[in-house]
Amino acid sequence: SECLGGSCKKGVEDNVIAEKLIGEDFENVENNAVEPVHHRAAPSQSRHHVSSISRTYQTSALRRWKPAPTVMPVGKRPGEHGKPVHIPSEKEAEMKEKFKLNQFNLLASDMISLNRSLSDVRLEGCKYKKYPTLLPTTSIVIVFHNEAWSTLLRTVWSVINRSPRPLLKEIILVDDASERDHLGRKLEEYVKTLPVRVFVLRTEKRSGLIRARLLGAKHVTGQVITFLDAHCECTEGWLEPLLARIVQDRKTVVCPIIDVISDETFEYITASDMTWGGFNWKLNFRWYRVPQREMDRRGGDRTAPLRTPTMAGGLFSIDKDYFYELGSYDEGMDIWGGENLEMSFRVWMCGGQLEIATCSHVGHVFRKSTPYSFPGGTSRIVNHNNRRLAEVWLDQWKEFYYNINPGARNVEVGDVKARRDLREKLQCKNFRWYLENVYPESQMPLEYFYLGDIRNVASRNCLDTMGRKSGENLGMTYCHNLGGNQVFAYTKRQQIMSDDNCLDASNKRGPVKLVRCHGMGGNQAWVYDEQDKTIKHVNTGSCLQKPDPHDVNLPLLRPCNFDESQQWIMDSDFKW
Ligand code: LR7
Ligand code: MN
Repeated sequence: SECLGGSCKKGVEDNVIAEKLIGEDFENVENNAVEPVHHRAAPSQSRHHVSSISRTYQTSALRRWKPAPTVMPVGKRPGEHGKPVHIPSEKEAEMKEKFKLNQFNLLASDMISLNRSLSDVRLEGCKYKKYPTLLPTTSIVIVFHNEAWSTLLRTVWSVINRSPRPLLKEIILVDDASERDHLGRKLEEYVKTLPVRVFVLRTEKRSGLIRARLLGAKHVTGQVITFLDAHCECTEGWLEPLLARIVQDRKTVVCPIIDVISDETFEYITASDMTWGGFNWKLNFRWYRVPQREMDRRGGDRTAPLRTPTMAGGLFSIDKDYFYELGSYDEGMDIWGGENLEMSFRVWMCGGQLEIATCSHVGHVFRKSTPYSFPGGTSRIVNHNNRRLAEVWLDQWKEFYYNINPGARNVEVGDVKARRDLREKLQCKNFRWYLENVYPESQMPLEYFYLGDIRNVASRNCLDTMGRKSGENLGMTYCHNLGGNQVFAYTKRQQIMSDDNCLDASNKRGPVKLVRCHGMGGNQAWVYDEQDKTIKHVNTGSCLQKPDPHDVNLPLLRPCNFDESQQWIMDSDFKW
């Protein structure tokens, strides 16, 4: 299936930033090209890279830590410094064949060193930051199903190479019933040779990433659990900012900035620090632009930790005891999906906080589709997981999810009593509190008058998005009473919205378009008059009107005439 959950970085448009931050440090790295990436190995080489934390290690019991020079000399191997790998044309067939195995360019990945160098992508201000002298230890938990050798081991090596050794308790690999030979004995033998304690656990049968992570977490001996996907690369200084936040407040769950490793070239592309996590009515995780309000709270300091409404889910650190206090994960969730929003809501609503440490960068291979099977069907599983989170955490706002995704109502949800009891036991705040205090910019509106279809009195047809995207025209067709593309919310902020799009008109004679909601009124402000049954566009004073016969799917914007063609019914109990 395509870009599951809409989480793919590339699948995001508009208010999501594609800007790249590589630059400042690039020259510097080129000059030092033959040096290991480990500036800490030789703190004297450049004042630039001597952080207070590395000095702390020199003066404490941690001084025995001496990172090995693990980075291959540059110039010999492809992909060094995170550069893209180009496949010669004679190997294109092989490349295409191998792509299918993991839905990324495996041939390219296999050409790159497991220790490849990356440039230091951090904001300049991050490099001089002082972190607490004593940081907790962490265990890294990496779950995988049929992961490729080179991506898995490059993840492991990047952790080993770029984590201060005294902070790294162990790396726990959880094999979720993979069917690839290289993940059997060969993996077990290989990890024994590594300079850090690394061990492999195996689920008895395919469990899905949620239960696989729970298995891994059980074996953690460090104070902090750090989860990573199996196709990541950690960059210089990635770990300290995560652990430092947990020292300051153990109820903080911290994510790095998730950079993009290209699925086609394995180029390392720095992501924006101006992006945070949100979600849409379908309960897909989405990236959105950080609002000014959060920039102001941080005093405009882009290196300060960013409070985020939700997290992508794969890469984060959490205090181990807090992980369990907070109810770890919902064991009723299968394979993939939902657990990231579930944990995000739970953290915020139950007294914790969720942050992105903008000084911590970890790359992740974003794929356009999933390479592995979803036993029982992708949508059945994702809807099952999403229902579980909606039923426990969303209160009345779960109706947005069910209305836009009516099929979900028929998917089995299982028993959620234990999770509801958890919410009770932890005395968590409600979803209204979350929307008011954590995520006022949410696509699920805090205050709304109406949620349902919008019917024209004259034609008896309904407004319909026709599944169109932002920037395209609003449509109209016969009312099917099923929700989906015919569900709209009329909000207190005078928006008429469908998922994260709003009805928008910039001309007094239309057309009426679907445009990403901006929450600022303007072209997106409409007033429904319950008496006249008109939907009036505030800026132009025009009224929404049923389509002309020659173009039956295109609703119009015309001078108000109080005719039936301009009368609309917003009443979810109403049926013709
Ligand atoms: O049955 C499975 N068993 C597994 O062990 C299915 C998957 N897995 C493993 C898999 O091998 C991988 O290591 O679980 C990990 C995540 O699966 P991916 O990489 O196929 O999924 P993804 O990167 O699209 O997943 C994102 O959303 C998931 C929702 O359940 C998880 O939270 C992932 O951890 C999450 N990944 C990230 O947050 C990285 C950034 C992506 C974004 C946005
Ligand atoms: Mn992933």
